[in-house]
Amino acid sequence: MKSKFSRKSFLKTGLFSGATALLGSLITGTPFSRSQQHSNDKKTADPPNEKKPHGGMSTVGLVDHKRNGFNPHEMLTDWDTGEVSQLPNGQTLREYEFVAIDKEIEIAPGVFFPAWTYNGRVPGPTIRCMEGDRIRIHFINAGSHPHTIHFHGIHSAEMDGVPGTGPGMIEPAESFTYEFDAKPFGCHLYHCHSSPLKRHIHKGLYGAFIVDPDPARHAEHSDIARSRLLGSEENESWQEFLIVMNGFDTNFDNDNEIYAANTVAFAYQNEPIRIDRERPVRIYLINTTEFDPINSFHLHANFFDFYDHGTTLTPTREMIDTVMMCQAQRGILEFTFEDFEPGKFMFHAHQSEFAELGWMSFFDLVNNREVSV
Ligand SMILES: [Cu+2]
Repeated sequence: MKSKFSRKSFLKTGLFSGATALLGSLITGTPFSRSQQHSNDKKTADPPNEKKPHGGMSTVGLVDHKRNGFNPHEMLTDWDTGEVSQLPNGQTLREYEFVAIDKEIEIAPGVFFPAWTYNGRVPGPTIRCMEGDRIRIHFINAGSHPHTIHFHGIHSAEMDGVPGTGPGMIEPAESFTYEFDAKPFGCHLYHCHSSPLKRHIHKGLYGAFIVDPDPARHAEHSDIARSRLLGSEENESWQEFLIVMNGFDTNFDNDNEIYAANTVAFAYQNEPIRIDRERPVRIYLINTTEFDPINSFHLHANFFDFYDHGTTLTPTREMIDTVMMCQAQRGILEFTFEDFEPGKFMFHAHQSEFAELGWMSFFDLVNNREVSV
């Protein structure tokens, strides 16, 4: 039930002091303070732009992932399976704690964005579970505005996380526990549903909610289901990545100035994602871009199969190299580079403007079964 959380429980997590400190820095400091600019200058050891891939279309300098407290490379695979226990009926229970925190993040070198976050990161934690698991999310609003968590999936009205039903908006310093069974299987998302909606989402309150199929429920495609089930032997042969396509309106003109895959502009161009050419690739792709009605994903030199919303075990589209997505659309991409020579292969938004403003990436194809992200 909706309740006031105690400051003591907050201090235990250490998040309250962090949030307060960050809030303080937002009030007292300017996002583009001289010291931050200076510290970035020190890191501009990159080659001149003309030596960079794609004709200098990139940023100069590096984002301080440590300061952000999250790294786009780790986000590719940091599935959060929650705190696991069993309910009396034998059902798996996965518990999470989500805290809404106002936090300034660096989205491109020297470009700071006053984000609203779940647990201090954008996107928020990647929930990964199996179809039929019970999901329990203890939500604490330590932010400065009313927020919710709205899950895409099947659940009761009470748990929908929208104003006007159930607990509605969770006010600052309030908490609520969302609980439901994870279904249907697929590649889903969650996001804040407070109004104005596009502002609350675009500020950073979103994340992935991946529900793996339960092989026992899909006898006709149980091998495929097992290949998607995290922890199964079949799943281990796959290289799986989460990519959330997002954008940032840095000057509040209702238009995005920075675009990215997993928040940091050009993160996977400056440091390509290494993949083993012998193992198939599966991408959980989600579009959370606000202000622009669509975003897209284009893979160079290859084609992929696509599973719309991830809710089927056979492809809904085969042999495509570009997929277009409206806001909140998502899907699973599967492809292999098995017959390719090692090398760098681009992937990016096929809206050229988005690519030039940050949503441009590379896979680095290597001969190495031990490759890790
Ligand atoms: Cu919100």
